[in-house]
Amino acid sequence: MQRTALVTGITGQDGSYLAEVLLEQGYRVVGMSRRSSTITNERIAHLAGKIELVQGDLLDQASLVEALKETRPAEVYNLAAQSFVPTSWNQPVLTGEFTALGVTRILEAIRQVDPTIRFYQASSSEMFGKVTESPQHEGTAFHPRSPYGVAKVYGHLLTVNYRESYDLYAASGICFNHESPRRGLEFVTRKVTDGAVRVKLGLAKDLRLGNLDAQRDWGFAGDYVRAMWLMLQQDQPGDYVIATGQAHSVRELCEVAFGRLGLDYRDHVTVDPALIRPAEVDHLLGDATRARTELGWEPKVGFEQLVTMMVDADLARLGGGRRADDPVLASSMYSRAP
Ligand code: NDP
Ligand code: GDR
Repeated sequence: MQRTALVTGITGQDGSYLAEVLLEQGYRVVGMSRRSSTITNERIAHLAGKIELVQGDLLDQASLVEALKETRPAEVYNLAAQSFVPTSWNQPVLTGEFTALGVTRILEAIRQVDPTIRFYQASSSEMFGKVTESPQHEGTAFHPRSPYGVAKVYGHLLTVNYRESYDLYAASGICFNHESPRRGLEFVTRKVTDGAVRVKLGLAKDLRLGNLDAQRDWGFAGDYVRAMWLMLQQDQPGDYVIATGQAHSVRELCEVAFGRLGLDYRDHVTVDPALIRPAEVDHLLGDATRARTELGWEPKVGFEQLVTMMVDADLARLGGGRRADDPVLASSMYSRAP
């Protein structure tokens, strides 16, 4: 019988890639999205007719119960969250409601409707925050540095608790940063690839960033959603770090992105003190040994390939389908390089 998967946060970056993997695996895919006055389905437009949508909001318990009753999933992937770290300082209570208590609401809905549902929680490397060891693994202590990180620790520990209290199949992926051409424009990778292309095309003069020395273990979202699916196919539920094991700085990210376009980032990037965070996570590096050995998971896309893919996609979007190696781009009409 065809299995049904319900994905919260289907309109987000990961939701769109996960839906593709689940369709490949033969699932009936139902995405949960919240009502909005504008359509936010851009990332799943190409899946129209292949997936179903159900309305629901992590703030509204009844809507979650209804979504489960209506769709009867075998697996639930909880990807919905307020996921932008800086917003969590401006809207700490709302972040807690979505990102922390939202997990309680959905786990309670599962308990009420069908406790045999397998549950995936999108946990985060931001839980490690001010790291106590490097690289970070499943047993590394948490020291979150933002209301977002704190909310994710709550969601993570609640998932563990419901597994232990009620014997639910509840698994958690402690995912390090993962990016793609579908990444939101406010996150640093996409801000840099989009910004570099805008400078190249003469659409912007410069790019303002915050801390250029922050380091992250950046992977490709398309690789990470495969790990999410694998986590729900095991005999026993568990928690898994998903990471590439390579860290790079925001500065290196700029070097590769601007370099792809024949530009020197130092000519175009300025540091804006307003973008420095109240408390920073300086360096994250993941050890995904457990995922490798137990799930057989490996990332396929490396850092340079990822950044190049994102620059090329932004160039195609903003530059009328041009590629970075297009000779027209090297002409003075497009190039702002000296
Ligand atoms: P996005 O910000 O791209 O997507 C978030 C999704 O959550 C959107 O679909 C959004 O819907 C939805 N959402 C937000 N609030 C609610 C709500 N109250 N009710 C229902 N849906 C809601 O995030 P990503 O795809 O990048 O990340 C997916 C998950 O993984 C998130 O939980 C994130 O915190 C976590 N994570 C992400 C990592 C990354 O590097 N990408 C790393 C580690 C964890 P709408 O379109 O309506 O805004
Ligand atoms: P992060 O991602 O906070 O790690 O959370 P983000 O891309 O926002 O920042 C990464 C690092 O880059 C530095 N930085 C900037 N960041 C942004 N957004 N904009 C800037 O201009 C800028 N300049 C420097 C930041 O200070 C930071 O150190 C992401 C989200 O997807 C979370 O939901 C997820 O849980 C974690 O990754 C793992």
